[in-house]
Amino acid sequence: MAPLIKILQSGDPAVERLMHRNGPGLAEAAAAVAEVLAAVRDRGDEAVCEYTARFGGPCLLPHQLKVSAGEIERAYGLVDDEFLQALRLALKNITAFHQKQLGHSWITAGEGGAILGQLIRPLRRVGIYVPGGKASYPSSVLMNAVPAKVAGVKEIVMATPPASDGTVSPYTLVAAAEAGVDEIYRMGGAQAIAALAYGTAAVPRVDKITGPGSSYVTLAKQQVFGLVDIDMLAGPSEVLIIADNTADPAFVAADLLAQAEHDEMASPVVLTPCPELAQKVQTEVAGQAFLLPRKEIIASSLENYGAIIITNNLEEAFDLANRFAPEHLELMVAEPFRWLSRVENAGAVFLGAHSPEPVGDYLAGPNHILPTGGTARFFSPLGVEEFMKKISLIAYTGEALEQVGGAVMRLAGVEGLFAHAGAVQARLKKYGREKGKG
Ligand code: HSO
Ligand code: ZN
Repeated sequence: MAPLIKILQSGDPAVERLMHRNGPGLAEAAAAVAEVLAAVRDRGDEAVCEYTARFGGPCLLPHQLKVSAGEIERAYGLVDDEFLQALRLALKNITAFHQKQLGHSWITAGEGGAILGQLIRPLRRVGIYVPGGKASYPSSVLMNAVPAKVAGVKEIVMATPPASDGTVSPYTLVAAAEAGVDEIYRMGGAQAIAALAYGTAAVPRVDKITGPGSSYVTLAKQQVFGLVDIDMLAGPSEVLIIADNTADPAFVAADLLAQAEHDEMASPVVLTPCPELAQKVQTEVAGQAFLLPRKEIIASSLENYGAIIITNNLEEAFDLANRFAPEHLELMVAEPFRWLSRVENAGAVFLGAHSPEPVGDYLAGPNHILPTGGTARFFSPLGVEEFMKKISLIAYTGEALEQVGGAVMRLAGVEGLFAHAGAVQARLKKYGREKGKG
């Protein structure tokens, strides 16, 4: 199949179809996922191992789920120095960026000597999910683990599916060790999410599960939400590029292909008011794709979810982009910063010709775990705040309570909760007596 990206006009009904790209297949798999979750909840590690083998993975025994310290040590011997240096550069940049996100506890004085405040505390134990199997994503290890580490999470547990021989990529293991992951379990899919959420004999349960995965993983996260927290419901990766006549068609095409090679469902889209650019990008895409090893995947992605959309002007392009709410938004226009005020919905924005999306995937510093499928309307990138929670503080004085006691009792009365009113009244009586004496 020759990799081809279609050109559409902005009014075309096919553009609307691209807008509604969320979660194909999710509903059908929900029942299968529920079954896996119940099995792991009831039968623990035995079910984790059983489902791992059933879905094409290795036959593991429960005590083999956890990756040993010796294995991690051996992994260091299997990776090259150039990788390690690149990884450490990424770790440094990602840590520095996320340190800027750290929030602080605060305390403030209210009326009548009352004290109000908010404590911020890290979650105690979190589970990070990193896709694996045939592929290896050390970058996703860093993007999950660094914000947790910066937040002060004490125990970071990683789950990643093993290859069919039971091994985990040494690149993934080294990334985990460098990022300070405390425990690694070779398990993937819904059974991994179940083990993290319910806990088993081999895998103690966590407070929150983060990270992208297959649609089974995503559904499983959705189903365990409430028992544990989750970050977001992530789907296939997307890029939306807004380009004008100053954009280099070779760059635009290269960035579309970088997205398309992720998987058949990835969504690579360009919005441009410039028909000549559209033609040139189309030609470039075909030429560049031809040389790429993943050109089959690319061809499917382009055909299913790819398009170059010609808009009436740049304003219309930004309106469409906000409706699309892309995971990645690239602005390859003259003076991109001038257009930033128009951006309402996007996971991450890449400005100008020299900010290709892959620099953000690996080491610019911001997180690459981003909302997809239009959920950038309400989800944010994974960050430090996701690994922390807030605790409110209230310390009233007798004087402060006296000032508002009547209001509290009136509101309690309306709700028919007279013991609530009584709790206030008991203090006010005593405070009044003591004040009278003094
Ligand atoms: N673009 C992906 C992240 C990634 N790319 C990992 C390469 N490795 C989702 O933001
Ligand atoms: Zn990527």
